[in-house]
Amino acid sequence: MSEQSVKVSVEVTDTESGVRDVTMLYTIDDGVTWLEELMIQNVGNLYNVTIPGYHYSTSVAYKIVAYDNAGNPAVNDNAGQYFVYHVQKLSLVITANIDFNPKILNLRSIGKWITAYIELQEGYSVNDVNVSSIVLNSTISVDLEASVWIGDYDDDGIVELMVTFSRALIVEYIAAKDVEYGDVTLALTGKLWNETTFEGSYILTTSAVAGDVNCDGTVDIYDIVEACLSYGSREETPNWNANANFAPSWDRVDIFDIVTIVSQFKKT
Ligand SMILES: [Ca+2]
Ligand SMILES: [Ca+2]
Ligand SMILES: [Ca+2]
Repeated sequence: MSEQSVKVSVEVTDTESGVRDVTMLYTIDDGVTWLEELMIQNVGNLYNVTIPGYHYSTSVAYKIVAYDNAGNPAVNDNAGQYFVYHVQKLSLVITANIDFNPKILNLRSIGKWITAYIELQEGYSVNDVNVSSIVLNSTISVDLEASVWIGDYDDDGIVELMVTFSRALIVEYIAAKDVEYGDVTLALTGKLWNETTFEGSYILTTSAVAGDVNCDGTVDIYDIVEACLSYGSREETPNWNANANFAPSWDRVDIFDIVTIVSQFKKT
């Protein structure tokens, strides 16, 4: 990927006899040998040449020699320092498909984690991901204390990586944006061990209304129904729903959460 050619343009003028030709001389071995390329006149006084691509970290130095129609040479070698560039490693960015669990977030409720599911574009494997490089919105890192899993959990034939973020940090980040109710786009980026970057985003529906379990902006019978579906659950049991956890004890959904939701009935 580093072998990208480089285009150089210069403006050459000669007020007396006019420009005859412009040549670029360049070296990739510190001036031991110089290669020549005739520059092509583009528009007006602009002359172009393309230097072929060289391998990563190659140092290319060049100077430009122009002759006027009277045969007088003019050299621009940057006052003897030449013009130098180094061939850079191009960083490759690939696409990741991101899913979240839970898919909605009530900013007033309490829970420990939000799980992100990461699928990489075809041709790349989540086994190559450097998990500690993953960040949400450039600020929230993966909780490395929590487990990391790899598997095809949605059965679509593409293996995904599951990582965990602190729910409180995500709530804090979104609350700082003054969101009352609405969609927040979270950008997820990370790197493979070979430095390839992947990026993707997820739109999380949020609510800042206490008691709004389903995050639709109001507290009504549907929120009570939702909360009842997770009644008695604790963090990590299959029917646990942190979005229904509005009251102590903070590790379970119980009657105190239901009472809190009911007390907020019809609030928006
Ligand atoms: Ca999958
Ligand atoms: Ca609701
Ligand atoms: Ca509770």
